[in-house]
Amino acid sequence: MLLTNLLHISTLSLVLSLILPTYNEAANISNLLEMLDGVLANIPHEIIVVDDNSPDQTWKIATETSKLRGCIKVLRRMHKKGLSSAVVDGLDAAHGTILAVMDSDGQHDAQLLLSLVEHIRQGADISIGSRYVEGGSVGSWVRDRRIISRVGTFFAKRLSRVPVSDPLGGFFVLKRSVYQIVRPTLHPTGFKILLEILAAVPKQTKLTEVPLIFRMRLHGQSKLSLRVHVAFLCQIIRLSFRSFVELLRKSGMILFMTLIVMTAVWLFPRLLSLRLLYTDPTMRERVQSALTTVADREGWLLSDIELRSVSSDSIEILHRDHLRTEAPVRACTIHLSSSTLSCPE
Ligand SMILES: Nc1nc2c(ncn2[C@@H]2O[C@H](COP(=O)(O)OP(=O)(O)O)[C@@H](O)[C@H]2O)c(=O)[nH]1
Ligand SMILES: [Mg+2]
Repeated sequence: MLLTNLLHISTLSLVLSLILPTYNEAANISNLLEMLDGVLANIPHEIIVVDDNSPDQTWKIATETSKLRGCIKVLRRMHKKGLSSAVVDGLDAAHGTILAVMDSDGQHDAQLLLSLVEHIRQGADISIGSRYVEGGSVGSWVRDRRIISRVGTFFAKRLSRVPVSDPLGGFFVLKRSVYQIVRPTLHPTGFKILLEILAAVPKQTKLTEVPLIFRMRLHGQSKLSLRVHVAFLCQIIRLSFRSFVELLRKSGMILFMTLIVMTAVWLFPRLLSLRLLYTDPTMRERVQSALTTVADREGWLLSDIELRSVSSDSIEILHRDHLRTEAPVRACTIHLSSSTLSCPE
């Protein structure tokens, strides 16, 4: 049934895959699926419920609903592996051209999904429900959670590769093509998969935000725990380290390229002025013999002579006394035909 449904919708260009992570949402999931039935009536879609074998059997309720509605698929994972990993497993299993993620506890307004999808249709790469743009809010959160969220958001914004107000939200829609780009670098631990995505997207990614008012939970409990906060802290440290290494790599590359260009600029005129030495073997012999003759006559060491340029009838040299005394460096010309030396004072 699901397969026929997908085959049908895959003939259309816009197919939405909505991922619903669930853990102990038995009291919420039926309402949500029913509401989504109405909201998504005009959009070809599939819904993927990813449940971590909830003790309250959320997976069972979702499976029963899926038997009535072919576009629902249930991924039941036998161990609790966390929210981000549930989202990534759902996104990996999705067939849609547009991918969406939302909470399953009713705290995200399902109607907003239409605005987010519309933004993608209008050309956005990612569109997110934001609590921190005008019109959005965190609802009735207690003061401590507000503060933690604000502090976390402050740091997370600095790790996003595109400007964003609310990188820690859980309600977002993105193009499959964007997901494919970021997928290899995703490290799905903890709760904050959106941050992981935003820290990996190309800089030119077009992101839009739609105001989201975070609703009260009507049933069940939040799974936000100390463990989740610690995972978030580790995520921030890991992503900061990654962007630091990237910066080092980039600045290292720039330094390396600058050195190469400077060396080339310094070397090129020298190679040009000595090119006869490399291209003409007879010239090499003439230069060698003239240098030896002059050095013997003047009592110079060959190692104290620096070749500056070679032409067909003369060579320009610098002579530096090997004793490194106060004697100045002299620029001289050796005439090849007569092996004579002239050094203007
Ligand atoms: N599959 C799965 N879903 C989870 C897990 N933890 C939380 N969720 C779901 O993720 C969504 C957000 O979790 P919630 O506890 O409401 O977080 P809060 O809204 O930040 O308080 C809800 O739909 C949860 O059921 C998990 O470990 N596995
Ligand atoms: Mg919630």
